[in-house]
Amino acid sequence: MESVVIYADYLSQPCRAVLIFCEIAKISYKFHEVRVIKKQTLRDEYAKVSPSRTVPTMIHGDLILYESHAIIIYLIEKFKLKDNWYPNDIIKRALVNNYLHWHHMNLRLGCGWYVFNRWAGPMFYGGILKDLDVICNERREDAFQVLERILEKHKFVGRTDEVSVADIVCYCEIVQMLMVDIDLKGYPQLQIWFDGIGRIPEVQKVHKTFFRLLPRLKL
Ligand SMILES: N[C@@H](CCC(=O)N[C@@H](CS)C(=O)NCC(=O)O)C(=O)O
Repeated sequence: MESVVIYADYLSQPCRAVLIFCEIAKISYKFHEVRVIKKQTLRDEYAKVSPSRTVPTMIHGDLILYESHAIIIYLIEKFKLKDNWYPNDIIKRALVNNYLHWHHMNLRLGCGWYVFNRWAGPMFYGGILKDLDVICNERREDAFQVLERILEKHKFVGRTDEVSVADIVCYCEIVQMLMVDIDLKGYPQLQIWFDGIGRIPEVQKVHKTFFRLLPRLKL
């Protein structure tokens, strides 16, 4: 069988989530680094690989996927990972899917877009977009409140009894707030959950580069 090929950047949240599942699946995969901050995603040659010109993008045989959640679910199903990651039970799966759809326009907008605007805004937009900054701040606070309410009743953000893909993608977004010194004060359950997910060995392995570079990434 062909190797899985991943185009990714260790400083990108959805990329780290995909790489964590490559580690959990224990597959040998080919890693191609594509640096967002160096505008390597915008290169014409990259458009031949990734229709959306974004990272992560995965190629496996003839299959090309350019959305992290789709890639992760493919890896879980293709390599038959343990049921907890993306449960077969229809209700549990619905709960995990609910989180995965919510994630993009809520937690990701509040964290990922906030950091991107501040970090790469000057280069990509000619400056930090003030309106976007305000929207992201509001969206992140709302998202943290949603997660806190969930975690007051459930152990995991997908409202499952066991850790799932929802926890991994959620962690990868929140961890980048360390770049802007926004902590989880006021969200005690979220803090406990965050520390627990951060102890998963595959999560630690994939975040090594991020934590090594963190002192230089502070905004
Ligand atoms: N919804 C996509 C988002 C992917 C995404 O936004 N990737 C960013 C890096 S974190 C990117 O490639 N940005 C480069 C660009 O838009 O030019 C996913 O979950 O995979």
